Amino acid sequence: MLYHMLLFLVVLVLVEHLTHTEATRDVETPQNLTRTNFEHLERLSNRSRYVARSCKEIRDRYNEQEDGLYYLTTANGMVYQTFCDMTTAGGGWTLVASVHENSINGRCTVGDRWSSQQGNNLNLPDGDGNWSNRNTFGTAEGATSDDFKNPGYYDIKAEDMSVWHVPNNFPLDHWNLAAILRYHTNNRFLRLYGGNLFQLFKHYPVRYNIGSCSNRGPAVPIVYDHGDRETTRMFYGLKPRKEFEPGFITFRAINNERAAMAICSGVKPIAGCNTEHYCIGGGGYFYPDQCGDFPSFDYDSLGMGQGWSASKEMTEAAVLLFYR
Ligand SMILES: *[C@@H]1O[C@H](CO)[C@@H](O)[C@H](O)[C@H]1NC(C)=O
Ligand SMILES: *[C@@H]1O[C@H](CO)[C@@H](O)[C@H](O)[C@H]1NC(C)=O
Ligand SMILES: *[C@@H]1O[C@H](CO)[C@@H](O)[C@H](O)[C@H]1NC(C)=O
Ligand SMILES: [Ca+2]
Ligand SMILES: [Ca+2]
Repeated sequence: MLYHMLLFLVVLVLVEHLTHTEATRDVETPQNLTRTNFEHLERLSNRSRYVARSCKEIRDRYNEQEDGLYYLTTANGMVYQTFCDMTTAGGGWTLVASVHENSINGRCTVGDRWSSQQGNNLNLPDGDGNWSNRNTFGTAEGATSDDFKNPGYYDIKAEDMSVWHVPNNFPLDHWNLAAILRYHTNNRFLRLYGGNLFQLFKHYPVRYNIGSCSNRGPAVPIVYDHGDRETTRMFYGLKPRKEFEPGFITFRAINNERAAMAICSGVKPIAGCNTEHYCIGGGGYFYPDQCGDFPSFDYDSLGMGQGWSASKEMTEAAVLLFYR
């Protein structure tokens, strides 16, 4: 009994101490916080006056050079908010989408919006795919915690792309620093394909049984902003490393089993066609056990970077897609 009373007292004293220090910390700052926050918020809120269709236009017309959220307007007048990277290689990059794997063991289950949420289904070869429609989902601030797609994906006419791999659930103001890999293209390849991924995937449909492995879409050279060819190679499994060449972004890869994937991030398939272990997104039908937003990144040793499986870093990072 005495022991229990003593214990209770100790806990009481500890709790007192904790709440006291918490309290003093809270009391010292709020005025200052409130004041600086208000000015800051007013400045951010003032951005809603900008009229622009892309982050590049905001940079060019309003000389904004700060990364963050801005308002954009589509050709039809739809207003939406997204993240602008105003610093990388001159800035003006619009975040249009993110591909996030919420359940690597879930094979085309809930959350697999960039492949199929309707199960692995031979009767849905493209699953009415989100790679080539005007459906939108998610939020910019949530882009590392779930899939994101905004109207810029189909509305913006761009020339180049940038890609960030950001660890899941990281908050927006730390994306740039936290990213394990960042790169961009600089040869204006999107001009050849209608100016965005919506148009590019019209040329190269992401659907089951569209052709053999050799019928893949373009492989575009990249410039690294964080990481390099060697770190890119190491993010994927030992065996895929022999089948791709790092330093590229590739569109609409096809594997041995005739499933189409949307993007091979950082690499170009050159042999073997086992692209389900290192390319993301896809249609509605894969060989059993491959279907998913990160199709078969977990094949033989989840997150170990051994065998065919991608590293933990890669498997647990969202892929953010930007246009400029
Ligand atoms: C508010 O914080 C800034 C630095 O963060 C400091 O320079 C300033 O003196 C503070 N103002 C008040 C009223 O505490
Ligand atoms: C926001 O815009 C208003 C009206 O143009 C202006 O008076 C105000 O100074 C702006 N606020 C900030 C923090 O820039
Ligand atoms: C496309 O996204 C929508 C919205 O999240 C989702 O309901 C639908 O299932 C997705 N399409 C596929 C094929 O997963
Ligand atoms: Ca999944
Ligand atoms: Ca997903």
